Parts: sequence; C-alpha cells; structure tokens
Amino acid sequence: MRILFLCHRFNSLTQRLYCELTERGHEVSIELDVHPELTVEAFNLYKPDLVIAPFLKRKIPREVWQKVKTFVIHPGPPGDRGPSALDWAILEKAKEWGVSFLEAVEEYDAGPVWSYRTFPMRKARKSSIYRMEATESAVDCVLEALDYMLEDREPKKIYPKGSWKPYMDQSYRRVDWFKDGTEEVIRKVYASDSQPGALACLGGEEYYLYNPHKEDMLRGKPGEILAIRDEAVCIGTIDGAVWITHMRKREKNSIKLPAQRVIPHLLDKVKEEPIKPWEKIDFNTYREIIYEEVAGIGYITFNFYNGAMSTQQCERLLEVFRYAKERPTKAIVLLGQEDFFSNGMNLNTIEASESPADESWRNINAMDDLCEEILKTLDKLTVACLQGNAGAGGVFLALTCDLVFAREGVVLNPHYKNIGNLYGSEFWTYTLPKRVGWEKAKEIMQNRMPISSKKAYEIGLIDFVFGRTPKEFREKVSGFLENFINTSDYDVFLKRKREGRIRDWREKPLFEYRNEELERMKLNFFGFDPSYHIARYYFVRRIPPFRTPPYLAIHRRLKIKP
Ligand code: COA
Ligand code: THG
Repeated sequence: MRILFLCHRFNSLTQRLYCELTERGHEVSIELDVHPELTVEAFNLYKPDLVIAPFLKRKIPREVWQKVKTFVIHPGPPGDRGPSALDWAILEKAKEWGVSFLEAVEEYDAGPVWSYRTFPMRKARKSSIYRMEATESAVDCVLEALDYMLEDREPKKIYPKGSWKPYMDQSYRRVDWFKDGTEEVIRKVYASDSQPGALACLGGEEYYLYNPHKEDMLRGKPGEILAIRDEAVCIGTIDGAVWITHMRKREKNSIKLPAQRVIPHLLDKVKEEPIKPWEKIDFNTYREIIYEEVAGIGYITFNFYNGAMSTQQCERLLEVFRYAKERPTKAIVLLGQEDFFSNGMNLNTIEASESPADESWRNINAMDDLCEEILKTLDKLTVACLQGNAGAGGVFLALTCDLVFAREGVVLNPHYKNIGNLYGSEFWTYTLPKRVGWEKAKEIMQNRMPISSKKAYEIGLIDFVFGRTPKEFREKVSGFLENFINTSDYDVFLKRKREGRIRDWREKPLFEYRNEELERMKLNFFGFDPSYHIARYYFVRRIPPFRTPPYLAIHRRLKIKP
C-alpha cells in the first residue's frame, strides 16, 4: 500500500509506525503539517491508498478524508476526544487508558473507531506512557485495521457517544506550593511532561517544571529550594519535598535545561546533597546514575532526561564506569533508562552555553572519553541494553560494547544526519565496519531514516532482540548473561576479544580513529558550513518546520509518476 502520514513532527510514535509499515513492505511518505494547502498538495502529488495521522494537532482538510480512507491515532479509549487526552487521564487518575484508531471526519476525533487497545495506567510522565504503552497499543491498532483494509473488508466499527475534553491549559497544570501536596505536584508535572511543562513560582518568578521525583528525607517550607544533586533541585512541599530535574524559563522559545542552570540566582545558599551511584538506599529520592551488582554482573542505569548526555553527564557516567571496571564482576551492563538508551550529546546544554561550538567540542570529547574507556575494557564483558530508543551518538555509544541487546519495538537512528549532517564520532569508524563491513556501514550512515531493532538485528548492527516490555527485556538479559558468564564460552569470548583488539590496534591505534573522526567534527563545529548550528537552533527551541524535507516526503522527491 502507499500510505501518507500527516504529522506535526516525525516523533517517536511516527517513526515506530514508519518502521513497522515499511518493514512489512508498504511504502510510507511523510508530510509535516506546515499549511493545509501544502497538505492537500502532498495528497494530490502522492495519491496514497490510505492516509494516517499518527500525531497531528490540526484539522485534516476535507479534500483529503473525503477522497481516501483517512485515520487518526488518538491516545485515548473510544469515545474520548480532544487534544490533551493523556494529560487528562493522568491528572484525573484514570485507572485504565487506551488508544483508538478512528476515521477522520469533520469534527475532531468523532469518526467511527476501527480498532482500539486499552492498558492499565502507570504512575509515570506523560511522555513515558506515550512512548511505551500508547506506542505499543497504536502499533497493534494500526496493524489490526490494516489487515482489514488489505482484505478490502471493514471491521465492526464502533460509534461511541463521544465526550469532548478541551485543551488542558496552565490553570489545571500550575503548581501551587501552598495548596498542592507532593503527590499533586508530581501528578501535575507528570501530566505536562515533556510538553508544555507545569508552571510554578520560584523566587517570585514562574518557570515550567519537568521530570519530578518524590523525596522522602529532606524537608523544608513549601516552595523553598532545599538541595541540589546532579544539577536537579529539591523543593519543599506542604507535606514533603520533590526533586525537579529540568526547567524552562517562561519566555517564548526558551530552552529546557537542567534545573540548576535555569535558576542559579536562587541557589546561592543551597547545598549539594550527593549520593554515590553505588550506595544502597531504600527511600524515595532522585538519583541520576545507579550502579547495582547482581550475580557477578554490574548494571549501570543512567536516567538522562530525553537520553541527552551533556559534558558533565558524560563525565559522571565515566566515573561510574571506571568504578564498575574495578569491581570483581565478569560483566558490565549499560542500561540507559526505559524511555531512551541515549540520544548522544546534549543539544540543549550546548545551545545554552556561552560558545556552542566550544561546548560541542567539549561534549563530543566527553562522549569519546566514555566510549574509549568502554572499548578498552579487556578483562570483562561489556553489554549495551537498549530498553528504549537510541539516536545518533547514542547508537554508537552502544556499539562500543561487546554485545548490544535491544527490546522489541525500539527505534534506532544510527546516523548523524538529522542535526546538520555531522560526520559522527564515538569511534563509529572502528565499530561499525567491524560489525557490518564498510559497504553496509556507508549505507547505514547515508540512510537518514529510522530502523527498528528487529531490522538492526537482521543487518548485523546489533546482536539480539527480545522482550516486549522493559521489565521482560531486563529479565531476559539477566537470565542470558548469568548463564553465559559461567560457561567456558565466556572465557573463549574474552580471550578472543583481547587478542582481536590488540591485533586491531597494532594495525591502527584507537586514538587514530578518534582523531580522524574529531578532525571532521571540528569542521562541523568550527568550519564555514553553519548547518549544524542552524539545525540545533531550531531543534532545541522546538520551532515548527517551514517545509517537509524531501528525505521524509517521497512525493516531494519524485517528479514523474509511473
Ligand atoms: N539533545 C537534547 N535533547 C534531545 C536530544 C539531544 N541529543 N535528542 C532528543 N532530545 C529531546 C527532544 O528535544 C525532545 O524533547 P522534549 O520532548 O522534551 O521536547 C525529546 O528528546 C524527544 O525528542 P523527539 O524528537 O520528540 O523524540 P523522538 O523520540 O520523537 O525522536 C530522535 C528521537 C533521537 C530521533 C530525535 O530527537 C533527534 O533527532 N535527536 C537528535 C539526536 C542528535 O542529533 N544528537 C546529537 C548528535 S550526537
Ligand atoms: N478529523 C480531522 N482532522 C483531525 C482529526 C479529526 N486532525 C487531527 C486530530 N483529529 C487529532 N485530534 C485533535 C483534537 C483536537 C484538537 C487537535 C487535535 C484541538 N486543537 C486545538 C484547536 O485547533 O483549536 C488546539 C489545541 C492545541 O493548542 O494543542 O482542539 O478527527 N478532520
């Protein structure tokens, strides 16, 4: 089938559906929602068999849905309608929620439902539920409905009596330190993460808050800032305290940043309250990096918001990795976090720095220091476990490990194309050809579209794919590794790795790969071509696109139709 996606942005759900459909042999072309006239133009150029809007904030023009079957993915159960579906579900403590696949009609979300799925609600950020439960449900819905269409049949459609829920404005989201208890604060911020954030007053000014964590020990007045940890701040509530890791100034086009960088002027007398990543604790608090040992395996979880790794975060992770190397374990496992494994260097902190070019250089070097330390681990097995998506440098960070496992449904962007066509670092010129050969490596780096973990496995980019949920995935990883490290295969594997690396690096020392890559990156950062700086400017400010780039839109690429 020829399928046209209409979307606000090529976000994670849209990318996942793109993979699921193209990898099943369908052709998918994407039009971003720039202007209704361009949407109609795209439709007429592409002449699709089917239109799907996986993530769209505006009306699909009548000229489209009257001509060809057009569907909307709504992140709510049948009958729920409106632009803030998950936000309301979280704020109103829904026990169960769902996703519907419905026909587009004139009225928003009012068409007949072709398929739907429900799931139990989890106490988590909106973005996390969107990326996990809602995405998995949406894929099931689309595939179910598609089966009908391929057979030219229609399911028994549901015509629910809809209830409209309006856009949730800040009057519902705003945190009142003198009224809201900790649970209420957390719920409001959860309902607003990743966008638009929940407003709250601090030091007489309003800020958007993101990524809250309950604190059980520290106490203080409501709205008082009590402590700093790894650039997050702890704030008192009427019945406890809460950590906020990220904030944004209440200005148009401001950038979301680690909280400490947004309100430094309020932190003069506030102390750092460190907890070592390997400390065992049994109360709620915020921890950015956690190191745990189970059955001779060291697991490193890094809760980096959005999978973005700033210079300082790379340094903190490197310190923990060095600690892990000294432990009497047989394997070190990098777990990232459930939403993302890693998305490479942190474009937000780079953009907000005094000199973005210099900060890019520091950040990429900090990434490489970490990658180098992993590659030079010769006496242990190193494993990357992708519970969530990975992009750009985050994929190649994973490839520095001996084994790369991914959860089913993970989406990978194994290239550096989307942010100003960077050359790439993280030793990709060493690790990628080793895995797939140079021809395939070039092909992977040239292709700027996402691929599923399943496809990545098929082309030899990663080693295993299993588990539908992060929990199931982690259990399977542990089961596999606990068995493997106690077999003679493990010793053989390690011996081969050691000999292989020494042989490789005699031929071409590791630092040469690094230097060659960084020479090219230097041109991206400091050279004449400003593409990277421009792309980053738009990316971090979430500025909507002016046009759909041809790499997404097949219909804007092909001039002549057969
Ligand atoms: N630095 C800072 N923020 C990043 C980031 C990065 N490297 N990668 C992703 N993010 C943020 C996005 O800004 C967005 O933030 P928000 O939800 O808080 O507004 C969030 O992560 C999710 O991004 P989105 O594009 O909605 O995610 P997605 O799941 O739909 O897509 C990517 C993920 C990786 C494909 C896409 O975000 C991307 O291209 N990121 C840039 C990767 C990159 O080029 N890194 C630098 C080179 S090493
Ligand atoms: N039919 C048609 N077009 C559609 C849908 C449809 N486009 C996408 C849409 N479904 C997805 N659902 C919604 C529902 C409501 C709103 C947006 C998308 C909405 N928007 C506010 C407005 O337009 O005023 C703006 C809200 C905001 O700022 O985010 O209410 O079923 N033909």
